[in-house]
Amino acid sequence: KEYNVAILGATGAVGMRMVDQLANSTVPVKSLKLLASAHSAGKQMEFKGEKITVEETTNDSFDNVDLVLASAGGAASKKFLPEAVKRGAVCVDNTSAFRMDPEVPLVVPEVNPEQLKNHKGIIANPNCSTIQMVVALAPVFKKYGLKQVIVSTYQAASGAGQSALNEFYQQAKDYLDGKQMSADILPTAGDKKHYPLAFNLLPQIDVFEDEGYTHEEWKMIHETKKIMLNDMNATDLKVTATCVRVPVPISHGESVYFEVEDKNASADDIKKTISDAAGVTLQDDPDHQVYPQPLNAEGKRETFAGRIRPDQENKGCFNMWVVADNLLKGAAWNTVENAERLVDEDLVRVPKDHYQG
Ligand code: A2P
Ligand code: 11C
Repeated sequence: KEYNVAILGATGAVGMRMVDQLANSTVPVKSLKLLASAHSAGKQMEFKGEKITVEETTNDSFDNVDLVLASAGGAASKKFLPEAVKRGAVCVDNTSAFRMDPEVPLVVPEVNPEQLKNHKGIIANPNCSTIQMVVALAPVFKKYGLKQVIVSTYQAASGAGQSALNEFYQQAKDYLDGKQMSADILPTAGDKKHYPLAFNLLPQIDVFEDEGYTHEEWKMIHETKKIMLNDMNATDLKVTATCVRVPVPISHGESVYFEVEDKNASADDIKKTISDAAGVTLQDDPDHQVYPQPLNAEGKRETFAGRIRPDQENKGCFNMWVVADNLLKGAAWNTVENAERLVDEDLVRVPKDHYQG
């Protein structure tokens, strides 16, 4: 069986990588449509050596499509994905549009793959910073239980899209050339003021919400709870987050402090559990200065964990450092990996009681 596939947002930082990840996946592709806005229509991109012309997205773009991979922003997903489902396409959505909808499974294949069979046409990918954290924490949760997570993120510029990444490179160049840096996008296009990221740190990702938390922090808290509490039957889990944009182009870092239920678990137990788990590689050898770094994670599909050490004053509590390519495991690869699972389990079909919006 082969599938007609469409990538919505194919020209973006994530979309371009979806094309590449799909080409290097087990998904049997009969045809591929590359969709974007009118701005990129006519542009040519390559898939498995074949040139494909990018098309402007309309509702009719999804006629005869079996599988949609989407990363064109929440507004485009809200507008087009219910139309695609109506036309019989199963959609794996990388945006935040449907993540918290109870009818939409929020899936990381290494963590809660069984949720895929509950789909009604749309499957959501969590936010990049949530994905890498739950990949590292899920095996620990399964073995030792999890009571609390306190995370501080060090997030790459590319998380805000290709134009934010370009803005960051220009700022770095201008700074080194002794010119004034300009900022029009970061910390977020959705807010009034903009600040340079180059040679700086911005403790704001997305807009501010209740009680001084940003929307990125809200996502990390609530997406983690949706996955751990609903899908993995945790009885109670406390999560809090501080999200910071750092002057790194690709790969997010996270300092994760967590408390397990089993007070007898040691740091060696946690390391062994993580090194045995799928999708996560342990890089933890302080004697030889081995630990995860964004430059080494870039271009890799897996999540890297290291610096695992016990809190010396609180039994059952640990510190850990987690790094992953935000555009691959945090986005394009998680989407394509979900698509591979849908194909393997013969789930590329829209049920009768499909998602209506
Ligand atoms: P375009 O290149 O035509 O602007 P990024 O996350 O890197 O900013 O990329 C966003 C992606 O989403 C791009 O491919 C962009 O296309 C696409 N996009 C943005 N808005 C729309 C829309 N309304 N309809 C279809 N594609 C869109
Ligand atoms: C960032 N994590 O780094 C965001 C990007 O909800 O999919 C991903 C936004 C999302 O800015």
